[in-house]
Amino acid sequence: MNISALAHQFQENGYVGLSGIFQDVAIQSLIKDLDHWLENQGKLGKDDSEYEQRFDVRVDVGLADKFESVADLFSAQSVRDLTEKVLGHSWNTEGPPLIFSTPINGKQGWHQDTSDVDPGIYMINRIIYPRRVQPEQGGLVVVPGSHQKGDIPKGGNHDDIDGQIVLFPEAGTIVLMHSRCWHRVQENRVALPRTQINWRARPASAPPNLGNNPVFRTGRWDFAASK
Ligand SMILES: O=C(O)CCC(=O)C(=O)O
Repeated sequence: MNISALAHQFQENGYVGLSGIFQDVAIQSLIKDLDHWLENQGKLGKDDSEYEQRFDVRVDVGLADKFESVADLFSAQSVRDLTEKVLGHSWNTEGPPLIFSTPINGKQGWHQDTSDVDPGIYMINRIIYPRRVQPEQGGLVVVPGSHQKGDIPKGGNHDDIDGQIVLFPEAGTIVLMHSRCWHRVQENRVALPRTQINWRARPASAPPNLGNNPVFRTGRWDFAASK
């Protein structure tokens, strides 16, 4: 694995995927933790229908900070090396590791996770997909290079954008994605929840809580103020 080449892909495209680095037993342990969470539905916060309706988003979010499986996976040397190569020597995790579980009919409209246009003020999503994302569960749609193209253009929450590509990560893939990369999640059309773990990170020079202010094609949101 060539960490420099992967980091270069990230800088060019705004995302990069890496497969085959985790032991199967570690991924099975994550699946067990996630299945337990799904049975007990420990989702965070209450549904916010204004947010969901305006941006055509429906996803259940939970805390994964007590999962030993998650701490193990993110402490893998290759994950740490790639994170450092992308963010620079001095970086911090951003918030706790989170579970994102997209139920049947769930989805996420086009957005950028942070709103600042300063190239130094961003974070990265570090997303581990424990199971292969099946086409009927909805792909992750990204526009390569869009993290350098400013704010996402206004338009429909799920309308196509020129240059978009759809990713269906394999089981055990980790995707690093720049918070300014334009992306959306297609609708999950089947009963099997589409579940992933995201432990964000940021350069130490960027302030925390940047994720409170995402930018959608249909407007902006402030999670701190719920508006
Ligand atoms: O679920 C995915 O594939 C990625 C979702 C994402 O990046 C996000 O929640 O902003």
